[in-house]
Order: sequence, then C-alpha cells, then structure tokens
Amino acid sequence: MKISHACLSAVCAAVISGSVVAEDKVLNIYNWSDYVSPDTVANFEKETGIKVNYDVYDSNEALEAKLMAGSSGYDLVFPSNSFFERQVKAGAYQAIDKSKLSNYKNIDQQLAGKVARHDEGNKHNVPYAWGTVGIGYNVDMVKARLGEDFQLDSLDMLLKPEVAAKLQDCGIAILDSPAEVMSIVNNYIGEDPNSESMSDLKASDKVLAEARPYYKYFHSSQYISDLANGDICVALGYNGDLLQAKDRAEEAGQGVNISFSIPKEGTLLWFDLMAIPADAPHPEAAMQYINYILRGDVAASLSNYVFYAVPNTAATPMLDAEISENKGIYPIQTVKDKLFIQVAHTPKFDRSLTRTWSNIKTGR
Ligand code: N2P
Repeated sequence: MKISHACLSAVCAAVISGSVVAEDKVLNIYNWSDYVSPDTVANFEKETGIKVNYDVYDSNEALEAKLMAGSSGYDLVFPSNSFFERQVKAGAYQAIDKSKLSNYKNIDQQLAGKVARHDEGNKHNVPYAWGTVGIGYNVDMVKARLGEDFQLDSLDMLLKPEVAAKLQDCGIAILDSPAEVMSIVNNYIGEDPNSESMSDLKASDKVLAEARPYYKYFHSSQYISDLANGDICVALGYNGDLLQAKDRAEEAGQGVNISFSIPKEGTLLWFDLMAIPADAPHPEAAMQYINYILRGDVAASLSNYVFYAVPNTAATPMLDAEISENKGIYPIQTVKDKLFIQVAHTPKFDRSLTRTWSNIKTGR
C-alpha cells in the first residue's frame, strides 16, 4: 500500500487498517519507571507519527515474568545485564541488525565491550544507561540521629542493626530487588557477590533479618518521592533515582536536604539495555525508537533529566555539568575499583533466593 506524504500521523495510521505500515505506526514500550525525560516519547511520536504505548515496571523480576509468560505484546524492553543474559539464552529476544541503526556509531565502545560479556557480539542489545545501587539520605535527619562524624558512605547505616535502629523513626527503605540486594550484602560481609552457596545466602539472610525490624518498607521506586518529601530518611536505591529525589527536594524548596553516596564497601554496577522481544509485534518501530535514543541530543536530554549515565559519546558534550561532574553518576577510579558486576543466577539458586527474600520481607 502506498502512503501519501500527508499521511504521517498516528491518526492516519489508525485508519489504514490491515496494512503493514499501519501496524508499524504503533510501538509498545515497557521500560523502568522514571527513566525518560518528559519530552523523550512525545518528540518521538511527533517526529515519526508512531503512537507509543508506554508501560513501566520497577524490577527485573517483573519484566522477566512478563517476558517468560510469552505474548507480552511489547516491542521494546529494558532489562539489566545479568537478567538479560539468561533471557537471551532462553530465546527471549531477536537479533538487532546494527547496520540499520545509523546512530549506533555513538555508542561508547568500551561499555559495549563490557556488555558483550552477557551477549556475544552484542547481537541482541543496544546499551541504554548504566549506574549503581547506593545510599540516598536526608542529611539533617540522619546527622541528628547518628551524629556529625558518622560515615555516610557506609552500608553500616542500613545493615548494622544498632545503627538502623537509630534511624527507624525517620524511615528506612530498601530496594525490593532480591538478586541485587543480596549481592550487595554478600559483598558487605566479604563474600563473593555472585555466590550461589547456601551458606553465603544464609549469612546474608542473617544480616538482613537482624536489621529488618528497623526497615519501613521494601520497594523499588516509591523512595524517590518519599525521600524528596521527608517521609523517609534513608534508602538503598538506584543512583539516578536517588539523585532525582535530591533534585525534586531542591526544587520544592521546603528545606529537605538529600545526599547520595556510593557505599565504600563496594556495590553493584549495572547496565540497562534495549532489547526487542522475539515475538514483538512492531520490531521496525522498535528499531526506529532505538535509533532515536542513540541520537546525541536525545540521549543527553534524557540523561540530564533522569540523572543516569548514558553510554553515548555524542551526548557527552551536551550533558549539564550537574551530570557530567557528578561523582554519584561518574564515580572516581578508587570507587570504581570496588564496583562489581552481577552474573545471571541459575533457576535453582533463584528459587532459594525468592524464598529467603519473601521471608525477609515479611519479617519471618
Ligand atoms: C530507573 C531505575 C533503573 C535502574 N528508575 C535499574 N537498573
């Protein structure tokens, strides 16, 4: 079917029922919450006439459950490296033809090299953003309870029961992300973050179980607004989300002073990737969106808003100094040296982990 030049909008696509072109005027995205700038999707729709249906999640587990159930209807998803690795092995994604992505040249090759460890030749992914898990805290509330000299870049704040107890009244939030949190606790107690040994799991479980009575909740996105509003005083969360909380608090001007630190004990470094499910109904539209995200101006505006690093060399000169000079986003070398990468867990270990985690959450 031939489309006239006037026929560029989503409305137009809707009336050309049954044609391939009409199908490709829709794009179903499933992405992490708080992970684009307000105009990212709107500008794409304006430029392409593609109508985007945009759903969000806040955990790799949620995404994986949808993908593995099949027929998710999604065209583009954003898994983290470790989960992605096993999803690729399970055949969840289709290959991405890089020769069709004119902006792929903007990808930071060093980072792509690291991701290739999870996906040989990066056949099924294009990197989207990267970051760490760290500690966001309300400076005044925490200092009032722990004193001026307490080291605010230590996981002791969250994992030592006697310290957590002092923060209980102002509110501690922990990521509801079993694999990620357990790897951080393993590392904190001096074990291999990627360990699948039952005795390590038990030891980390013990640490969390002892601090658990002092936690307010486990959740992977609510802490942004709660921290910004002064409803909690510490959160173990994703770096960009915690920096968004800081930014929101500053904009609100209510005297809530938030800071972020990367734990001195070391923490998880993750990469989120763009991937097209094997059964995506609109893979061509997904390719257009990927190529759009790969544009330097788009990646920079996104990074400037969400406070996550983007692996895009063309974006670098367009980043605000608040981003490019932020050590919570681009850590210094000594901090980088202590970061670790997660590898995919086996299904057998995952079952034990899930059981342990649900006991921790319910405080049993
Ligand atoms: C965005 C969280 C993305 C980081 N809200 C998790 N990989």
